[in-house]
Amino acid sequence: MKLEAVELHRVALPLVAPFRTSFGEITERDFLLVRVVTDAGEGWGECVAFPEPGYSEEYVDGAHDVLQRFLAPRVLAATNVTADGLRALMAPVQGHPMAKAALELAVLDAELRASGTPLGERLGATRTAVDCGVSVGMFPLAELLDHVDAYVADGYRRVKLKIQPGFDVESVRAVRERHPDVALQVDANTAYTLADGHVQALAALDPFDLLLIEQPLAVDDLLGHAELARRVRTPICLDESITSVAVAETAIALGACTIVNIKAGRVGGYLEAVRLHDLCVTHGITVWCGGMLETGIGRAANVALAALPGFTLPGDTSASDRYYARDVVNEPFVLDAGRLAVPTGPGLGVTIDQIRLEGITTAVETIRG
Ligand code: OSB
Ligand code: MG
Repeated sequence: MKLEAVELHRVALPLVAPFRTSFGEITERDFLLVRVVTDAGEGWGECVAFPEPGYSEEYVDGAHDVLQRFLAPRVLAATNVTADGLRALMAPVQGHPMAKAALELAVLDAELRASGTPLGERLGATRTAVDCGVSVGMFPLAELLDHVDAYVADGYRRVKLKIQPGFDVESVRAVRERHPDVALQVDANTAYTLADGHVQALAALDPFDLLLIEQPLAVDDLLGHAELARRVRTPICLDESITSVAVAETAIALGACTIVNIKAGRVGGYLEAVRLHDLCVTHGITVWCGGMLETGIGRAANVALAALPGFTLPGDTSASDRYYARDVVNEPFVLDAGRLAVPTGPGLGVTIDQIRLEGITTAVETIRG
């Protein structure tokens, strides 16, 4: 395939409710969508970076800049581009996994649309629908309980609560008392340390029968997570720390986690995400599919990924209406008995709602070879 142009679409989409985590509050998604124009047709990808470098060091203006100045020119200069060859082509640019993942997804989509192959099939999906959980941001307790009640009533198969020091045991206890049987887990987004009060707060979650504690400690603290795993009963799951297959091998060898949240954006693409899945399956590590408040574009890809056999826990792959009043695709994801159907059309299997996209686009930049 020869790339003729890479378009960077900047889009602003308000969330139906603010999403508060230990690293900040998000009320509107400032997205970067990537469209590639090739001699075999077009393809779309979504960059999951946020406006601020709070979840990881990437941020949307930085992703835009590295795509425009370094990644797109490299890929546009290549005589033959394949999704399989893209990682090597982009490797001279260090870091920026979310920017790379967005371009990879656009190339994959173009390639698969041209060959009539669904992304799920390309990645190795073995299911036609995936079990869905929901990640609930931090709210004052009464409001939090109302949100959880509504999500449980919607049929979500697992609830994830965001926690931070001072907002942990009480909220988990309250949700657990109200929903004794719901599958429940927590995500700290690196907010804890191995300091005394912190370890005690995390150990105090033990009685609530949580599936996992996600990323309690700092990104680079693999030994700390291994230590914490010996001091609490709840299984440790890593998100931010797992930036590649190689890091995952180290984390597993150290006993830093028994569960991994897989996000393609964090590891530089869906093909690396599949390799991460394979590594975890080989080592008996449970995996589930994370989310970054994606639009229908990234969501389509996440749902395809989550249909691989190793994804045995419900993902943060919630329905479109949990995030946005109106998505950018013509086929919003709708929950059916706690599950989302894996798209079956070629490529991502969703189509862009052009009118909606135009209404929320703030800027478009085109880079040509
Ligand atoms: O840590 O998993 C996370 C959202 C934004 C950034 C990081 C995280 C999250 C979520 C929500 O927990 C996932 C989703 O529903 O898309
Ligand atoms: Mg997380």
